Amino acid sequence: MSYVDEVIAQVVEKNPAEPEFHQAVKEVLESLRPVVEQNEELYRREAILERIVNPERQIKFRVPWVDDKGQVQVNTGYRVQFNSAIGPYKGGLRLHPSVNLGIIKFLGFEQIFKNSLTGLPIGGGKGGSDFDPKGKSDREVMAFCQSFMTELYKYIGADTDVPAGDIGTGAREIGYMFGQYKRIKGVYEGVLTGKGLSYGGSLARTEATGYGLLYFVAEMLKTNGKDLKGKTVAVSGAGNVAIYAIQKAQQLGAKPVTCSDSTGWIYDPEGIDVALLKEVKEVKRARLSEYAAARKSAEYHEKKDSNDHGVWNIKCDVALPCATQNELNLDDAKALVANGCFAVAEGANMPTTPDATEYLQKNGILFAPGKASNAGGVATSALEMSQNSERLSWTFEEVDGKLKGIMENIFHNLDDAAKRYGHEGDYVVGANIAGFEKVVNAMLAQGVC
Ligand code: NDP
Ligand code: 2IT
Repeated sequence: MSYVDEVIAQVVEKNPAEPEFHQAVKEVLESLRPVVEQNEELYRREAILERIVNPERQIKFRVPWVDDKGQVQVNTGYRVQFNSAIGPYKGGLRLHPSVNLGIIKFLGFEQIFKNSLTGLPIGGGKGGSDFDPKGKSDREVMAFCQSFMTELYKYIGADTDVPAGDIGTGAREIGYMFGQYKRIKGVYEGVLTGKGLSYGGSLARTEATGYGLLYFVAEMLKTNGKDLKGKTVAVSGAGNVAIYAIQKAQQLGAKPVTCSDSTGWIYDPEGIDVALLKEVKEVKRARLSEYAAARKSAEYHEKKDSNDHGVWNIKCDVALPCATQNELNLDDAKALVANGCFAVAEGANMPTTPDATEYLQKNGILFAPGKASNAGGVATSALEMSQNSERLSWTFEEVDGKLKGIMENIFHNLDDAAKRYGHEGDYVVGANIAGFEKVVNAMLAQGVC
């Protein structure tokens, strides 16, 4: 059995009931085959693959809090500190009822390579809880966040591990967590990113993942002789990533016509009204049906079941999945190809199933994997860390300009890596190899640790 296959088998055996983690490990290790074959003796002796698939540390803890009725609720908190070869652990906190250890491990594993691709000194980590902020009062969210941080603070710090937002964790949650960290530790430091602008946040961090996705897409299209002007874009999700992806797509001359949330989706052939979408999702925290109620051109479709990914049936040139993992399956991929879509770029983490990815690539679709195309969020988090360290704030234009440069660099690095190993145009292989190379060099230099 090859070294790659041996390690994949070990991961499946030793981490039962973690299908998303298996999926992420398989995708990465499969595409590293050419690199591993060239260095097999060294990697085996140094147990590089065994080390890279085993988190340095995983923390699981109880999060008790009191709801508005006086009832004590108990959630489970997680932080997986996956790999610190190139910098302090860095990665978001997901608050969603579907969170379990396997989900956090898949996200933490992906984060190692994503963070490496940014070219900035950040290691890989991820955390979160099965707490659902939806339908909770601000006081309940604060009670949860304070309890969560009362345990998490022991393991994080500006030079050790710097969490941030992800699904369900936005500016409100980061604010409550930062306040609690400061109160317990008595230290004012950049321990979280995605902070509010009045207490150490960076301009453009809110926009960064969505904007970065579009900067990446623009560069990928340009290299392939295409552009975004006048193109129809299908987007899923209606959260942080989706909203700013839609906004930047419009600024670049494209027309995004869809978005979705966990209960339904919108088709707006005249183009999504971003101001209205922000009002519904960011201010009112309401359902997308309210968007349709306020806009004549929009159709609202109730989601039939969890497999109903209606947005991918809308005719588009470019598709941007920006909601959650495995939200674009083989049937969706077939519908996109049949409708003439020519590029798919992942704003979410692992939104495309492996068979859908394969189908898209085999049919000549330009496919951008999330660990490259959504890296703008964490890259800008690293820029927030830099600003906190030097106790200065940069202008929006400065941060946005750096973000654009970082995304263009990421594209060319993975394009080059794919070419070096004879996989021209396969950006999945390119991203995994380019992300892996830097981490492995650092691991080898640091000895057995
Ligand atoms: P948000 O919580 O802001 O938005 C998530 C959106 O996706 C919401 O519209 C939500 O619907 C929808 N959604 C979430 N889970 C499901 C589900 N199980 N089924 C259907 N719809 C769902 O999160 P973000 O926009 O921050 O994150 C979206 C994706 O992007 C995630 O995969 C995340 O890991 C990834 N990502 C985020 C980054 C960031 O900086 N925030 C950086 C890089 C990647 P509803 O409104 O009903 O909750
Ligand atoms: O998946 C991701 O890259 C994020 N949720 C952002 C992480 C960060 O530290 O900004």
